Amino acid sequence: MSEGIVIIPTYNEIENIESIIRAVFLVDTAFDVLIVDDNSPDGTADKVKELQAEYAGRLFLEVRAGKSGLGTAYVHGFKWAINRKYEYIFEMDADFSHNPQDLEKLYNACVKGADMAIGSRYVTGVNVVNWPLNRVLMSYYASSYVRLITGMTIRDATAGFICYRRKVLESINLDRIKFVGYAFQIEMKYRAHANGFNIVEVPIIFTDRTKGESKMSNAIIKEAIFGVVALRIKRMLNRL
Ligand SMILES: Nc1nc2c(ncn2[C@@H]2O[C@H](COP(=O)(O)OP(=O)(O)OP(=O)(O)O)[C@@H](O)[C@H]2O)c(=O)[nH]1
Ligand SMILES: [Mg+2]
Repeated sequence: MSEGIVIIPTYNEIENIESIIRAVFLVDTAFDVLIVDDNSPDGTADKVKELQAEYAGRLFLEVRAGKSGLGTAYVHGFKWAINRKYEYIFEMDADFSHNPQDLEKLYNACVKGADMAIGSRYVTGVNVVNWPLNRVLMSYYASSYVRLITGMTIRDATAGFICYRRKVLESINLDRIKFVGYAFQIEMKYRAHANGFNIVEVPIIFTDRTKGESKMSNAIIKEAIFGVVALRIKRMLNRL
């Protein structure tokens, strides 16, 4: 068993799943992989099962009954990884927006003392490739909005490329996490910050997906806008 596990939530990622799994196993540091699939109609989980023969003991699969959002998929994966005592627990997308080779940068930041390392698009300017300008602006200003409301200084508040030390996830009551989209990413950072952990941002280049479909929606944006305010109020009332 490796010390680190990369959790990848998937919904209809048949075009990316094999290559993303192989890419993680090509990284010099050996990390295990857990796919949390929401019973994708395109057969993503079947492809994972096929690859499990090749990567026995290193590639794991959890299949949930139906599409229930990225946030609870990660919560499912976090609990799974905590139970198995992984020390370094990663969040990564299946669509190659996050370069698997950067996993080591996040890992090294944690080995050097960070409790949570965030692959960040906005520490050195704006490191985003191929995203339409409106999405870049939205994401960039979303982070400013989160800083304003929460008082956190994190530059990339909606980032979803992360390495956590296990103790950070153990300190959070995961059953209370209900957000499904970007709000989930914000909430995890806010809770880690509120619990006093050392959060470090590591510059990465984020590339828009070239294969498969985005699951981004207006509901996810709304959830984030109102969710941040709800988190701030909970914190003020000491109910976070
Ligand atoms: N298990 C599970 N995975 C999901 C769900 N929604 C999205 N995902 C996965 O979460 C990751 C991020 O989703 P994306 O659709 O790429 O969302 P995004 O990165 O915000 O949007 P784009 O930049 O447009 O791709 C991908 O690996 C998706 O397959 C879900 O409801 N359940
Ligand atoms: Mg994506």
